[in-house]
Amino acid sequence: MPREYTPGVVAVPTTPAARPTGPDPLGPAPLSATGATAADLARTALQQAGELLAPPAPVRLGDVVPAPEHVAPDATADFVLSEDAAVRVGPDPGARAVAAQLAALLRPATGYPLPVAETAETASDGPLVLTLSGAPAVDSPSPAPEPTGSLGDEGYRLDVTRTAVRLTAVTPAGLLHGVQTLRQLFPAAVESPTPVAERWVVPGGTIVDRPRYAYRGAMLDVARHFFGVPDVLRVIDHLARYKVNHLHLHLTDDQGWRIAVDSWPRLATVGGATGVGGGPGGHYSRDDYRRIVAYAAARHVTVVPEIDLPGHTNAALTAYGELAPDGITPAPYTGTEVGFSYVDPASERTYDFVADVLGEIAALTPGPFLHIGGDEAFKVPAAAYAGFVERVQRIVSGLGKTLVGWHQIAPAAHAPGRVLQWWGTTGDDPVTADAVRRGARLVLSPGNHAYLDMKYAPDTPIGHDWAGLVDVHRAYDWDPGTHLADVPAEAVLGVEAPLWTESVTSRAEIEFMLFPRLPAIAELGWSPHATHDWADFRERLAGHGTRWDTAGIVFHRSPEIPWPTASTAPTGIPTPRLTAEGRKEGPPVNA
Ligand code: TNX
Repeated sequence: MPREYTPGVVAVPTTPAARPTGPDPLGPAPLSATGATAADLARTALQQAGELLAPPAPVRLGDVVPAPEHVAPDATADFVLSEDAAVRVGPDPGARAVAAQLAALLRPATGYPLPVAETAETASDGPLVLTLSGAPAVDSPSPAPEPTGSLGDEGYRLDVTRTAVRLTAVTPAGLLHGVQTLRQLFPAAVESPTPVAERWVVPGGTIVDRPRYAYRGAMLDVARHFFGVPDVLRVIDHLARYKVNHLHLHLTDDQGWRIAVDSWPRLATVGGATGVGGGPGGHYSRDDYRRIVAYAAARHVTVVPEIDLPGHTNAALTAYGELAPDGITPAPYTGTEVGFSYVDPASERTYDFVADVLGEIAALTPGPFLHIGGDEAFKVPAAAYAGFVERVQRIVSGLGKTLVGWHQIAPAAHAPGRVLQWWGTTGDDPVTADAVRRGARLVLSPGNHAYLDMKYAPDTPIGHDWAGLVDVHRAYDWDPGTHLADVPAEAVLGVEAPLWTESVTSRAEIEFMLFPRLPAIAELGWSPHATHDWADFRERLAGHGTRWDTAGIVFHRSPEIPWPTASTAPTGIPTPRLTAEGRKEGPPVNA
């Protein structure tokens, strides 16, 4: 049962069973026989009465998205944050950064100072303690079920008692995932940007958690419509909230080239000058891109840059017509068709261009992946296409990066480590299965489940429907481990939710398409399959509506989700209609 909850209002238990079982204040007072004073007795009685009367936490320990691996609630161990609390952390700079992030998350709504204090000991008294440890959780005494292995690179352990909240992980990334869990365990008012009078209670017990897949991603298409750095940073915050650890940026397409390349400067200045519908476009300077990458890294999110090749290159050709197969510079393209453009796979100049561009992007990108697109090059004959992909694969491995490509690159020869991103809508593709047999790994983005640009319902005002309608149930209702026939579970590196932006023009529209489906894909990527349960997921997700309202995040109020009735948010979001060319009619979303 979800609890109804309004920011700033503490939920009152409705059943006796919901109350914590504290000590019995009517029982014999143990201190009386030891010579305690009347004041001592009064203090004890007051404390015991307070514990009995205190309402339970409005959030249950298991009310977390993505669902944690192990949850062991202890109704007698709720923790209440007090104004004088400090966050304690060891000397590791990465851990200190996470401690600062925790304090920064809690300060606006609580109004508490929450200083971050360095502690030499690995175990400290609290009240909020972050510990990096080589081998935590496995042998520590606790009522929680023990994990079957170590916490690994991204796992964490959270222990909540009456006196302390302790987070332990092997890495700062694990600590940050633990912080995101802890954030969800505070009352929803914790999302308020301004102080709220609230009892900042966290439900007692232990969570031991780690991801199912190493790769959990979302893609933002900044080529069809350009989104500035602040919008991208906000998306990174959304990903971190749900433990999504890769941001794939679709940086180039027919309608726009969005990243400055010093060796080919007109790509950005000419190729980036417009977008779908004919707007002014835009591009990231190298410093903009560095800022995005650094902001993501601080949230343990890896940026995966995509330069889409050999097709989807009309914008590049408007800047450098010499790369076109006929050598003719095309006009800028502001429509939404696909598959008509390509760089000439038979020209050496094309490979100079590819090597220069990928070399610069690789040098700016600390993460291991370079995405080379490869989709919908309909006009390139199969043999020329495979030859092109194989050459680009060699360029990417020469740069020391791991190549990712849309699954159309499957027929090309294998290159060590290469990753295919599946975006088909069937559960069966022999060509992709064959590439996996030859060594490829897969990121799964099935269009009919994971595409965030699909409409939720026939009346969704923006989005596509070529892969069908993707409501929250459809986004959630698949298993990455068994999704593609003849592909072993071990070949699956993870999942990704792409947002194409032919019809998405603003931050509000991005959020409207992301929420509430991004958390569904995030749960498929993070949570063990044993926790997969739609009925349970929709109940857990429902409480997040209040959080998003409080944080000012736009979301689609999907009728499938039992959103709290106490919410005061409007039930519909005014959104514009699209014309055939992808232009907007009417006011912008959330105007
Ligand atoms: C197909 S999915 C594309 C994109 C479009 C998208 C719209 C893929 C690799 N290519 O060019 O934006 O459909 O849903």
